[in-house]
Amino acid sequence: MPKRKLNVALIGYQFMGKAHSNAYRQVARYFDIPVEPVMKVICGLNAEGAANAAARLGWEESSADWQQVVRRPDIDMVDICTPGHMHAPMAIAAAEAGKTVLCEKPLANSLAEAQAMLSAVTKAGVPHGICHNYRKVPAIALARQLIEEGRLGTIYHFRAAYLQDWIIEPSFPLVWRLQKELAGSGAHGDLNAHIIDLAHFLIGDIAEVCGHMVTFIKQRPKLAKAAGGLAATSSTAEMGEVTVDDATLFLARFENGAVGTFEATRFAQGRKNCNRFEINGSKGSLAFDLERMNELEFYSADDPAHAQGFRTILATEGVHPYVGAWWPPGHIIGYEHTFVHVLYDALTAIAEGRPISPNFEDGVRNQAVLEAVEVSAQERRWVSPGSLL
Ligand code: SOE
Repeated sequence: MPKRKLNVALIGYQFMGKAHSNAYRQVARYFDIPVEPVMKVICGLNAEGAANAAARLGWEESSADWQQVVRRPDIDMVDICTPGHMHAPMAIAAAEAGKTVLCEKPLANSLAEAQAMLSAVTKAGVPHGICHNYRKVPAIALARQLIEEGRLGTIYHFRAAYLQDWIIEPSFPLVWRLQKELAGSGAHGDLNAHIIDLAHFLIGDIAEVCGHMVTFIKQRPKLAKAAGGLAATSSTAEMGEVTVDDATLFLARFENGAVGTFEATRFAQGRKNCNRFEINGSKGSLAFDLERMNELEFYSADDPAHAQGFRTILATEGVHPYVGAWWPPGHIIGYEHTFVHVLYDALTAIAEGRPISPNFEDGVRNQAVLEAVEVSAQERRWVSPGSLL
């Protein structure tokens, strides 16, 4: 029986646009899915850039007019991979046009925007998903399975850090991620959003937070519009204000009594994309580091005393989530495979008429924690995310 087709419009063709394009090309080749995505059109600010992206990434068409594209009758799903300030207008327009909406994290630049997006997709009755790709790492999906099996017992600690260092040089220019009006926040919304989502995925809801935000380098050289629209800095570049955090740390109390520490920074010299966590419970512990993404460290108090210690589980067996679709045991996978897993789960849910997981409801929960930390840092007090909803 011919597979149902789903015509996709992707908006954005930089890093996330590339990662999602690769996932659309691969998902039906490696996973048995009841609906096949068709890479119809890729949109961007710049017509020439979008046309080059379409040719390079495998899209049938390109456009510089996203408002027109989201209304096209032949488009079934809109996937948003733009800077955060465009998430809300694009998702709301797509929902009002009756399209399925997939959006990169964080859902929006504010809780109010995230709630407006959830209202729009709910009112329109369209499927909606948020791309939290780290839930789809086999070793992390295994961590959740072990917790659900009770292998850790009562959870006491969730300890997470997402460490990068790409802006540590003062000469690094004032890109969109360093401007609040475009990105909403800095390391906080970009990186804490990921570990907050993993906390929700692995531990549960967060009751209260207490945070601190810092900007180490407060001025950076502005990008000058060079010939052809490509941004560039020059030795005499004008300086501009950095209006977001370079690092944000916070404490958390979970509804289930566990405690958490969260750290997101772009100033961890030498750490390139180090997303790591450790969970400690009454019967065991788990530890994960994205720089060793196929491995999960597991300690079980049930092991006999003389044999207790952290063991390394190589999550590449057929019994582990997702990996059976790829390679034989031990043939590890990478960062790009997690986006294929996002699409596998989303497209299967769409075909089966189930809610995509995670979706805009998870995005709003995440945004409430992000915003509670910002309020806490400004007012120097503990804040409950629930009090902002
Ligand atoms: C930049 O910090 C970034 O690309 C994040 O935006 C992604 O979500 C993360 O997966 C990798 O780093």
